[in-house]
Amino acid sequence: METTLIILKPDAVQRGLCGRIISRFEDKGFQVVGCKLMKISLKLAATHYESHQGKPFYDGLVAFMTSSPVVVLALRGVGAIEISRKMMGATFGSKAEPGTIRGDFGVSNSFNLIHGSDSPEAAIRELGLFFSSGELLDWDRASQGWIYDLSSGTPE
Ligand code: IDP
Ligand code: MG
Repeated sequence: METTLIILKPDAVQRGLCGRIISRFEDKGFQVVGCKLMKISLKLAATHYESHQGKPFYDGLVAFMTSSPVVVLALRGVGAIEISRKMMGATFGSKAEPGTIRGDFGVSNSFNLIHGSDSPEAAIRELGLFFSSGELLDWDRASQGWIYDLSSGTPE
């Protein structure tokens, strides 16, 4: 099982798209193990996006991410990182394929609705930045045995 960090960016919250985006992940079979509405501080945005420091879009990105509340989610599932990135679609709304979140809900190249961790290392780092350990809940999901085949002992 992997857990990944998803951020529903300020445009998703302001446009009232959070429910529909979260529904896609629930429909797919991911388990929500963390969820909160928060305002990202300048310091947290800078740490989160430190690999983009110096790029032409960096200042605008930090201003955007700190401009209005976001919803942060911790999603759990087998292959959650790669599958959720596929569901998000390409970075630019103008390029993202129909059927993806960015492809279906937006057209902008900077207001692109959603962030998702892109590797297991990034997921661990980003979950640690946005959630304290007490905010992530290990809970038993009644539907688990119908979302995965658990007969071998590992979820298939
Ligand atoms: P990702 O979010 O698909 O992983 P990254 O390349 O890691 O894309 O970029 C992080 C974020 O920076 C993007 O989601 C987007 O909000 C913003 N961004 C990236 N490239 C550009 C750009 O060329 N113009 C404006 N914003 C950009
Ligand atoms: Mg990225």
